[in-house]
Amino acid sequence: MSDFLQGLADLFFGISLPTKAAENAHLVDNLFNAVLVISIIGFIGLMGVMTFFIVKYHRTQNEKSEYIPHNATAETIWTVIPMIIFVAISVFGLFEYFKMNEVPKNAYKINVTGFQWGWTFTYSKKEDGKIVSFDKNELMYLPVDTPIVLEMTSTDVLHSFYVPSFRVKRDTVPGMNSYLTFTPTKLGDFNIFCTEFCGTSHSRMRGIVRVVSKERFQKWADREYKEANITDPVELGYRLYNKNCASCHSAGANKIIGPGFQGLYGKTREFADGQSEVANDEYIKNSIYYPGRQIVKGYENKMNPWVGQLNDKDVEHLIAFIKTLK
Ligand code: HEC
Ligand SMILES: [Cu+2]
Repeated sequence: MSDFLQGLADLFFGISLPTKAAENAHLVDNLFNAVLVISIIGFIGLMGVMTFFIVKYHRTQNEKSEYIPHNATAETIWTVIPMIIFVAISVFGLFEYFKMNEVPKNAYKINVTGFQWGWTFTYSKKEDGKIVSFDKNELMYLPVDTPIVLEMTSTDVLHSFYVPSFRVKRDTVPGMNSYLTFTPTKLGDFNIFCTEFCGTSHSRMRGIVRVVSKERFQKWADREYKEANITDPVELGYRLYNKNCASCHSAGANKIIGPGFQGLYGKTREFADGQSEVANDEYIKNSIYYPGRQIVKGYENKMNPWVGQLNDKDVEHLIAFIKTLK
């Protein structure tokens, strides 16, 4: 029925609601369509009666109108009927509202944080009594056919989390948690909008909900948890190296712009000024923080100081990685 009405609405008014992709989305559409149909009937009825009166009581046919101070029957009818309609709409709406806000017991929880201007989604779980988590910006993965509850807040001003295809929308408020629940039923990407004017880049505060199969979601989440919670210093060092240093330092012995790292640890280094030093933790740390102080013989002073950009933990990880390059 509602699809039929939707079809009619599309046909006559070009009103196209976005794809429905959540369990309770039809409740909102039903209400929307009911209000639309009532409005159309009301509009046609009103205009019809008006046109009829214009013709029937035209001045040419009846110069002087009858004096009617009021008509209790007509007034009662036009008060009671609209009242019943409006109360019915609000009661209908209220029950749907309650229904859409029931959070299922087994709902999968994700924390949402709105900020100027974007969204952060935090996934967390308990593992060996500890809470492990990871953050994602803009892209929210969800398992299909699984009840979801979002625990939402904001770091700065009011925002409003809105997924048109799920027919859900709720404000995110600084210093307070608000909740939103739904069950995605369709695979695919759906838009997230902020619907609270929140500053100059409000219109660009968007995101994507990506609904995937339960298996794919599990794989994705496992990988993200692992990725975000690596504790092995060598692995962390390797990542830092790959990101920041590999363009100038090879992991082998060959020269790129800087010397290769292979065999560096424990070797005696000779500098352009004729001095020398054994490459221990302290030396490597200083080479990273203040590369200009000692220039390795045969090289130019081309490395930028990393002091302030990498911290002592990062440097420890880098050293742990360099030590493995024997
Ligand atoms: C723009 C290229 C460049 C980048 C990027 C760079 N370096 Fe260097 N690095 C050099 C050059 C050139 C030297 C040799 C001159 C000197 O000692 O300053 C050097 C020297 C070093 C030395 C001393 C090496 C030796 O053989 O005694 C260490 C240790 C080092 N870099 C670590 C790092 C680390 C760790 C990173 C990444 C966080 C990094 N570098 C990023 C160019 C680079
Ligand atoms: Cu916003």
